[in-house]
Amino acid sequence: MIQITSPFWKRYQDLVKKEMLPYQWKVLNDAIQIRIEKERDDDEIPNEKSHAIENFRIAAGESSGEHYGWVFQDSDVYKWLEAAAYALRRDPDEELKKTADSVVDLIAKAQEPDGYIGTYFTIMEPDRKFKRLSESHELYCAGHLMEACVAYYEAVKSRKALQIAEKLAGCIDGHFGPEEGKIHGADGHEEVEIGLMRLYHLTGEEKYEKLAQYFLSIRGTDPDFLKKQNEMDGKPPLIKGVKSAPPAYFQMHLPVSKQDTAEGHAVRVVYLFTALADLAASTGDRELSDACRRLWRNITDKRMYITGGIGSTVRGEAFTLDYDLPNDTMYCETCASVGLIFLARQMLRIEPDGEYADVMERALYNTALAGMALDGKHFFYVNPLEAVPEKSRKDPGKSHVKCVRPQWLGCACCPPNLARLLMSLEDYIYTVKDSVILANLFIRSELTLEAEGGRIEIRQETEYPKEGEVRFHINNQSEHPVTLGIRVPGWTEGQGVSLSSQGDEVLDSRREKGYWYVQAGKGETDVTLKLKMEPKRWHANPLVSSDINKTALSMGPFVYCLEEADNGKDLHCLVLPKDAELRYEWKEELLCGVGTIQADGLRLMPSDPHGGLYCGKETGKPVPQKLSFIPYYAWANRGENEMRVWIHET
Ligand code: FUB
Ligand code: ZN
Repeated sequence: MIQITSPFWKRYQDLVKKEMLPYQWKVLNDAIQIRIEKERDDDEIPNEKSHAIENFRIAAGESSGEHYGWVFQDSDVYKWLEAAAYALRRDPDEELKKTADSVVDLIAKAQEPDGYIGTYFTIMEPDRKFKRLSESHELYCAGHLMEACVAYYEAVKSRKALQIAEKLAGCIDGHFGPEEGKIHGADGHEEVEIGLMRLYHLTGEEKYEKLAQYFLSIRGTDPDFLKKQNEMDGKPPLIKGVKSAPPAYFQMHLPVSKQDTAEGHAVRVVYLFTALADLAASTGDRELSDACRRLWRNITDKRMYITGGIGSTVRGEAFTLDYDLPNDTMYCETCASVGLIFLARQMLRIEPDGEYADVMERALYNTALAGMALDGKHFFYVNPLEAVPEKSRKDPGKSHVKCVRPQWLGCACCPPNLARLLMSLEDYIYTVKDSVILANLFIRSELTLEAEGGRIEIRQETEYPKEGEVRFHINNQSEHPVTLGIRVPGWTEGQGVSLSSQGDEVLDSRREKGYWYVQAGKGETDVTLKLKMEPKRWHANPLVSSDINKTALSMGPFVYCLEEADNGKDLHCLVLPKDAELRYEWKEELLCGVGTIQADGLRLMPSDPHGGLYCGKETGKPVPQKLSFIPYYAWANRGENEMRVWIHET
């Protein structure tokens, strides 16, 4: 059990509990007047209403009408339920439990006798179940339902929720597998593999692990599986935009263990490898863990933004190629960074390497947090590193780059995904394996572990991310010593870092792969980590054409950006001289309290007073300008305005 007491994260968790969950519940019930925006200009996007709960009512026979929304609309409800489950795990709440129970009842009623659930198919096309897996998202939704049911069972011991999930898994097992007569293929969107693994961890039933393993091993063995299925189906597509996507879009171009580069739809890639890493960690299979490592290397060395965003193009919401990281047309979907965090967590179960937690922290404090406004009721789907409102309005190639978070989105996958992540943040702070406890994230919290031989408590005291000192108070009441591995963040390279245990410096030799190890025998042990927090400049590999001669700033885990509200328009004209001092200043009243970075910079003014495009002289006349940077996650909370992360450096 772990309880977060960090003021920074408590604010977020309270926001999810008090604002996001009730707000999202109203949206799912169409009980609130809001503007639902399309995530990009695309006629196919349904954006009149959510209708998600109503779809279930119709499928359950409580109401009549047609299904509305994406074919995967059900997953919005499942993710909401999962987030509610974590909220209930944290604090009992009769009202919320009543609502969540009613959702479980409704889902149970919509579940068909053979265990099948999918409101679109139940209502609209019952004869088409599992016949169009490229677009149907049936197993994607199933995976989300399994995750929600497991979380809900764990939170309130709901047998009903668990039965729904088990019945559904049974139904899927009846349709998919190597046996003759079953479908020999996988869903176009991974997720069921994650859900099945969670069901396996909860119940210990090997059949669920086996089914997850089946989906992971069949994927990509026949790259044309989906195409052939579509031809057999012969009916109009369920999602036009996906119909002619190539196998790589679905990670079906190669068997999964042979995929060395991240290809296709970014969320799908990280969900796929989250499940694979889970399976690798659970079985100890070397081949699988090597595949996960290779994929991880490709993403984090060559295809990830400094903000922890992934997905370089809107076309297919996808990865493109190594070092292709455009800042103003990218996708960087919130869900993709949430998925990257899931993946990092599973990689840590494979092996202790601080790099995984570094990426987890990068994605969490930057892209994931940017996914929602400070009010908890507005959300980004796409997280640009450079945005100019006028360009987003007038350039059709940038319709997905929004400068203000919408109240809701036609495809609402991101808001509830963020809700479930933030509400379960407790699960990411530590990784426990036998007698080793890895402290991955620095979050003021209290952990109680019932270990073999007795209880272990760890109290983390820290003002992080505001300050860099972290004190661990370990109370080991067990008979055995425990080893605490404390992460030394990658961003401290070149900055001061020290660790002491019971007042004595811990030797450098106890550092390995990003963790600093201390032993805690029976009784109490106090360990203090000191990280020097100061503003830092970053430079990208010159192969990243978009970032050449530019710098990005950070302070602790936060990546910074310039915003028009503080610096005026035309942010691309601003320059940070190489020798400019970076001054950190905490502003309590700004954006719910943020640390700003101030610097003496320059603004390039046009040399031609008539505004002509080209001239033979210097490109612009530099005039002094004070620059003020804010943490990236907090941008777009002061109305529509320009923003940029990478800034010119001279
Ligand atoms: O396809 C289901 C979800 O919708 C994906 O994960 C997101 O990228 C969005 O396309
Ligand atoms: Zn999303």
